[in-house]
Amino acid sequence: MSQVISVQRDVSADARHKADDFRRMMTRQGTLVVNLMSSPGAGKTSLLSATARRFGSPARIGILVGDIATDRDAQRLAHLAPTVQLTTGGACHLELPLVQRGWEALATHEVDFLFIENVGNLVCPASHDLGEHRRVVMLSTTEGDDKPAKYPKAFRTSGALVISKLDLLPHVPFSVDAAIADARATQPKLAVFPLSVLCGDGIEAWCDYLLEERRKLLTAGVEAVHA
Ligand SMILES: Nc1nc2c(ncn2[C@@H]2O[C@H](COP(=O)(O)OP(=O)(O)OP(=O)(O)O)[C@@H](O)[C@H]2O)c(=O)[nH]1
Ligand SMILES: [Mg+2]
Repeated sequence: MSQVISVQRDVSADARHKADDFRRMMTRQGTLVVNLMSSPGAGKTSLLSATARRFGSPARIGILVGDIATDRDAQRLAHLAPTVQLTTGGACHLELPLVQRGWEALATHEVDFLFIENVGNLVCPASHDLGEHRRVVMLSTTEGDDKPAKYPKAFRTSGALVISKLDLLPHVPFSVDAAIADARATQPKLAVFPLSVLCGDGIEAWCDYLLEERRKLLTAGVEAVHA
């Protein structure tokens, strides 16, 4: 015989409140928090390298980089900006407590941008609020333009879509227009940034977007939350 016990409360409410608290704290200190999600190898670390280089030195950015194993991504980024590797030891996504520990471990808290590179995975990360202001989903041209329709939550909950590895378009069957159309069918407000880290195309527009989002955070006087 089975029995149903009703706990009469939203068990995810605690996690939501904690994420809101973290977001509010970062808003108060003027740090825009960006949660970058994609499949493995779409180019997240490469984009963060290009972003840090574009913003110049000393870049007012901090980076938390999530992986299941190794600190290789942190090694790639550490010479460009204060970086902490978050190693999940098996979990396929980041959660707020690990992000908070990473934030405490960063060499500085005086940053304009905190980038969180999520574990490479287009599914689980979409279900976890890390206290970010902006969620950005990245799709590379080698993955196929059908992914926005097949993995809708990552696109529906994001404010921006980066389409990466544009330089490979002559070699792969990928329609930028079809990918954007499917993504916008899921989330009409998506800002879209097609770019190539290899060639540098589109990096300026991406960085301008980040600066504008931070300006909004500083001037709006209200909580900015991800879409
Ligand atoms: N052709 C091309 N290759 C790129 C571009 N950006 C990244 N890559 C390559 O794609 C591979 C994966 O890039 P990463 O930046 O490590 O990707 P990632 O999303 O951080 O990977 P994980 O952290 O493992 O999920 C590397 O070999 C990069 O050199 C690009 O714009 N064009
Ligand atoms: Mg990476």
